[in-house]
Amino acid sequence: MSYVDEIIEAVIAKNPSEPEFHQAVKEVLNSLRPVVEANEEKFRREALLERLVEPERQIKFRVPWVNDKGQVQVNTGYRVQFNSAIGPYKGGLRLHPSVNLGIIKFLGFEQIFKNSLTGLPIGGGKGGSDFDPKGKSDREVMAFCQSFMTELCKYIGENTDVPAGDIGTGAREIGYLYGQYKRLTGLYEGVLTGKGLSYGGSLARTEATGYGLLYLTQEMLKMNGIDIAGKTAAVSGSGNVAIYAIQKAQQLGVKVLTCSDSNGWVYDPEGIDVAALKEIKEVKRARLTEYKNYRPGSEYHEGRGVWTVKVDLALPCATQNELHLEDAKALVANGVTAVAEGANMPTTLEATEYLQEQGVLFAPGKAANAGGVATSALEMSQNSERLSWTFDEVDAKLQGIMVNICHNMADAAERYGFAKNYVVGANIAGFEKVVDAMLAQGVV
Ligand code: NDP
Ligand code: 2IT
Repeated sequence: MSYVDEIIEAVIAKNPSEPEFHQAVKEVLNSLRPVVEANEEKFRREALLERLVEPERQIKFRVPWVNDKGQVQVNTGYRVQFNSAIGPYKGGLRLHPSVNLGIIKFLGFEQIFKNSLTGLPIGGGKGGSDFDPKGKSDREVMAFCQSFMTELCKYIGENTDVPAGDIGTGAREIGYLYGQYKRLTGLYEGVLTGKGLSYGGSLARTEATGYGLLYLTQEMLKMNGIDIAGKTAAVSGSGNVAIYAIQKAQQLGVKVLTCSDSNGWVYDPEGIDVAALKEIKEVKRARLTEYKNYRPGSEYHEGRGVWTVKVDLALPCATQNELHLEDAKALVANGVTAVAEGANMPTTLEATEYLQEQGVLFAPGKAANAGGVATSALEMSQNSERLSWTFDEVDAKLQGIMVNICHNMADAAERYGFAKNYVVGANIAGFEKVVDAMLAQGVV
């Protein structure tokens, strides 16, 4: 059996109840076959793949807090410090009832290669909890965040592990987490990114993931002789990534026809109204059913459906495995040109393969959504030098990073004979730097 297949089998046997982690490992390792085959003897002797799929450290802890009725609640907290070969662990904190160890491991594993692709010195990590911020009061969210940080603060620091936002963790949560870290440790340091602008945050971090997604999509289309202006797009999700993806798409002359949340989706033939979306989601923390009040010409549908709309570009920006094979077939039947992942692993393996077979340009999340973590690393730089850069400076750096990632993934794919297979290209390009650092640092 090949080394890659052995490792995939071992990961499944050792972590039987973690399907998302299996999926992420399969996608990455299958892409790495040409590199692994070319270096098989050395990699086997060094147990390189065994080390790559085993987190350096996994922390799991109890998070007790008191709700507004005086009832004690208990959640589970996680931080998986996956790989620190190229820098301190870096990655978000997800707060969603679906969170379990396997989800955090899949996200942490992806983060290793994504962070490497940014070209910045950040290792891979991820954390979170099964706490659901939805429907909770600000005081309840603060109580949870303070309890969560009371344990997490023992394991993080500006030079060791720097968490940030992800699903359910936005500016409010980062503020409460930062306050508690500072109170417990006495350190005013860049231990979290996505901070508010008044206490060390970076301009353009809020926008960075969505903006970066569009910068990469624009460049990928350009490399293939296509102008992004005048295209139509379907976006899923209506959170941080989706909102700023829609905003940048519109700035680039793309008409975005859809967005969604976990209950339903909106079709707006005039193009999504970003100001309305921001008010509904960022200010009122309400549901998308409200969108119709702002835009009477739009439609709201319960359930799934954004991928049934005829568009040139599909930008999944909600969550993992939200674009299935049948969705890919519907997109292709409607003549889709490109799919670029704003979320982490939103496209199933079968759907990805189908899209690629059909000649659809496909940008994987670890390249396409790397603008968020890249700008987090820029926030770390600003914190270290105790300066703040202007919006335009950060945005220009973000653009440069996304254009670079796009060319690096395309070049790596071509070098190994997989031209235009950006999944293979992104995985190889991300892996090369990590592997070099791991081998240089010996058996650790
Ligand atoms: P938010 O919490 O701001 O928004 C998440 C959006 O996705 C909401 O509209 C939410 O709907 C929807 N959603 C979440 N879970 C589900 C689900 N199980 N089924 C259907 N819809 C769901 O998160 P972000 O925008 O920050 O994150 C979105 C994706 O992007 C995630 O995959 C995240 O890992 C990834 N990402 C985020 C980065 C960042 O900087 N924030 C960086 C790189 C990647 P509802 O409100 O109904 O729950
Ligand atoms: O998935 C991701 O890259 C993020 N949620 C952002 C991580 C970060 O450290 O900014």
